[in-house]
This record gives sequence, structure tokens and C-alpha cells, in this order.
Amino acid sequence: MADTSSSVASGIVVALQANYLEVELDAAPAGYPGRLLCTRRTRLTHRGEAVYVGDRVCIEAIDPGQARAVVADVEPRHSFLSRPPVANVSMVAVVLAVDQPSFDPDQASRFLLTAERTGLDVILLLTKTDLISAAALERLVTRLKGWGYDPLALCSTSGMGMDALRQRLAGAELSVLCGPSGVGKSSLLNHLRPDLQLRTAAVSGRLQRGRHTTRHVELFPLGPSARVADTPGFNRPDLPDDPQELAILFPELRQQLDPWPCRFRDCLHRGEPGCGVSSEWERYPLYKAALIEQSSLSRPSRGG
Ligand SMILES: Nc1nc2c(ncn2[C@@H]2O[C@H](COP(=O)(O)OP(=O)(O)OP(=O)(O)O)[C@@H](O)[C@H]2O)c(=O)[nH]1
Ligand SMILES: [Mg+2]
Ligand SMILES: [Zn+2]
Repeated sequence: MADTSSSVASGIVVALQANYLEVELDAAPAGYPGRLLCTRRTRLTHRGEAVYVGDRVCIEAIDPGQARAVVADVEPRHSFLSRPPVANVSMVAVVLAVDQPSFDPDQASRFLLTAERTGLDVILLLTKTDLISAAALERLVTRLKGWGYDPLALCSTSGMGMDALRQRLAGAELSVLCGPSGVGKSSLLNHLRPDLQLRTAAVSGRLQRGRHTTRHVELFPLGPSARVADTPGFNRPDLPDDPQELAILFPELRQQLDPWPCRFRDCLHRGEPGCGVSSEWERYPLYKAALIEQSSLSRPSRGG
């Protein structure tokens, strides 16, 4: 089907840089470059249609010699992670360090809630486990199990947990590594694919924060039908803005809501009369604080 003269093909956007899209062809004919640098048809720009990493696109006007082409159309997305923006994600891996930068439950929850909003599989990766004792690690793992997660304990320097990580990522068509700067996202990928040689940098300052080393979202192949996105770290994702939605984003609360334990259908589980949700869970105060933060963000509220 690869006809170079009419030169129309399909592919996936693997990176964005300034006004260009880097597209990997689904089936590159022999002698074709693996990646093409593409502009977009003005028609797309006029429709205001954004194109994201992970989007499946139709390209035309392929110039294999210059490795250039033009994106003519974007296929509908089946999922979308808003921050960092990645389309057609199948699994979100929230990456958090046990130390350097230190584990912050509020920040951790913000990343997890953002990931849960996609409705996709969410996994939790704990990095830099060489920096704390085995006992401290076990306490943290137990704590996160209470949040409804089964974290994978990893160390990029010793290689601990890396086989299990490889297996998890290889089972997902497109997974995204997201988390604060400096937790070791790019280091994980360098361990899994040493040929990538992604840039990493030591954390700095009193708070041992990351230095925003990765600047762009980029997809890398990790086996025949799996890709993984490295993303720039950031420190404080926003909370979802719909109070009714918030509850189901906490796995440990979600499992208390089936069957519905409360008297009222629109119960927000803040200890209202007739609320059947227990207050005996670690993130309950955080859940309530998040509701308050939300209502102060989204005023005027729905009258009550
Ligand atoms: N002790 C220890 N240090 C690690 C480990 N993994 C990564 N690091 C170090 O942590 C620092 C930050 O790693 P990066 O991979 O750049 O972190 P990142 O999450 O990609 O950061 P951004 O690109 O800024 O979002 C580097 O100095 C790494 O060498 C680990 O398992 N143990
Ligand atoms: Mg990085
Ligand atoms: Zn309730």
C-alpha cells in the first residue's frame, strides 16, 4: 500500500517542537526515515484543532529525502491526559520518589487524581528506593495500599523492580510517566532503553527539587506494540473542578460507594446525616480539603 508518489500515510505524533510535529509512520517503506518532521495543513489550524503527542494522524506530501511531510488530519482520540497533554493513552504511571524530592502526600494525591480522571489504568511507581531503609519503604508501601494502590518499588541505580516495570509497560499500548521534576522518570527510561541516553540532572536546593530537565513530551518504543511517554515534571497539578467527580477519583472511597451507602444521591460524603461513608481513612481530610478548595475555585456554586 505504501505508494511514494501519492505519498499518503498514517502515523503517530511522537513529539512536538515549536511549530513542527514529529511523526512516526505506521509502516515506513524501505529507505524511509523512521521519523518525519511535519507541518500541519492550514485547514487544521483554522479549525482550531490541536494536535498532541499520541495523536494518530494522516500525513501527505511526504518527502522521504528531507524527512518532511504535512499532517492533513487527526483521528478522533479515545482518551486524553490533560496535564501533561498526551492523547490515546492506555495507562498512566504516576512516578513519585521516596526521597529527593521527599514524598509529599498532597502532591502525590494531586498527581493520582489527575491520572484517575482519565478513567484509565493507573499505576504508582516509587523511585529512588535506595535512599531509605527497607523498613521505611515497607511502611510507605503499606500506606499507599491504604490509598488503593499497589506501588512498584524501583531503583534505577541497582535495577531493583525494573523487570517488573518493563513487563507492566510492555503490556500497555501507550503509557505515560508523569510526576514531579527530579523523581527519576527519564532515569527509568534510560535504564530500560540505555540507547535513549535521555538527559537527567541531579536535584538541587534545600528541598532537593528537580531542575525541569525534560522539556517536552516524547514517545519511545518499548517493544513491538508498546510505547512510553517521558514527560516534563511539574510540581502541583490542579484538582478536578467537579465536586461530584472528586469522590470516584479516590480508589479507597470509590470502593466504599458500591453499593451506594448514603441516604442522598448527591451526597458529597462530608459527614452529612445519612452519609454511609466512613471517616476512618487516611486521605479523608485531604478529600474534604479538596472539596473546599474546589468550591472556592468554582464560585458561584450550585446554590447551597
Ligand atoms: N539515588 C538515586 N538517584 C536516582 C535514581 N533514579 C534517578 N536518580 C537521580 O535523580 C536525578 C533526577 O533524575 P531524572 O531522571 O532527571 O528525573 P526526572 O523525573 O526525569 O526529572 P524532570 O525531567 O525534571 O521531570 C538524577 O540525578 C538521577 O541520577 C535512583 O533510583 N536512586
Ligand atoms: Mg526527565
Ligand atoms: Zn455520603
